[in-house]
Amino acid sequence: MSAPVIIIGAGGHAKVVVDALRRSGRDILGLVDNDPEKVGATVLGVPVIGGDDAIEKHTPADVNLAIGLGLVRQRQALFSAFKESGYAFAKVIHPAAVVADNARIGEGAQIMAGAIIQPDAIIGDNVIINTRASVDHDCVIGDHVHIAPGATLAGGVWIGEGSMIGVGATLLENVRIGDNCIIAGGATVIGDVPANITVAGVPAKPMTSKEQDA
Ligand code: JB3
Repeated sequence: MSAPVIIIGAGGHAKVVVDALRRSGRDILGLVDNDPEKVGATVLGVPVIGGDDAIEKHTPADVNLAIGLGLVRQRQALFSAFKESGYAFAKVIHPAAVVADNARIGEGAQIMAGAIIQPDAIIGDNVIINTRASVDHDCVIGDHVHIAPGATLAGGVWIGEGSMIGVGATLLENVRIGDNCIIAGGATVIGDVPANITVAGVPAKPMTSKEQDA
């Protein structure tokens, strides 16, 4: 029997995590949220049991965790902190996702409804492949990456740790995206993107700092 799950965060992404866990037969012990006003409320019928300190009332052997937050930097920090304290993170795979038998799915990765992961893809720890995104054969997705709804990755795409691929973005075959990049929603990426860069448009080009502040 798998341990019950505590979900960190009780906002929009947490709802999707609750639904996917439930449909895949996992027990959910509760959610935790930093906002004291949310404590005592419910998300799809699951109670918010406290702030992050409520997790430590349960030993790492008794519970698994799932991150119910979308922001990459927050997810990265929470994953590292709770791993250091010995907690394990549940894989969240919605039963309506299609995942090839030999795809490798990391700890705490979340594969949402309608997502498709093709053969020989490697999905790192704490990654979100969000609603209806597709990750084709031989893609390598680094830890903590978020691939937003409807994004399309052709074969052999490589994405470095901590990058964010926006809603509906398209990445052509074999492109390499460095660590901590942002690919804006709707962008079409036709060549490699170095680390720590934001690109947007069709074809995608680096945004100036003025454009990023706008
Ligand atoms: O685009 C889609 C399909 N989903 C988006 C998702 C990926 O990211 C969604 O539309 C939102 O843009 C975003 O969802 P998220 O991260 O759930 O954001 P929000 O709805 O604002 O809820 C965040 C909740 O987490 C709030 O209730 C915060 O108080 C709480 N929170 C923030 N930091 C935290 C922490 N809770 C805990 N326990 N610990 C934290 O460090």
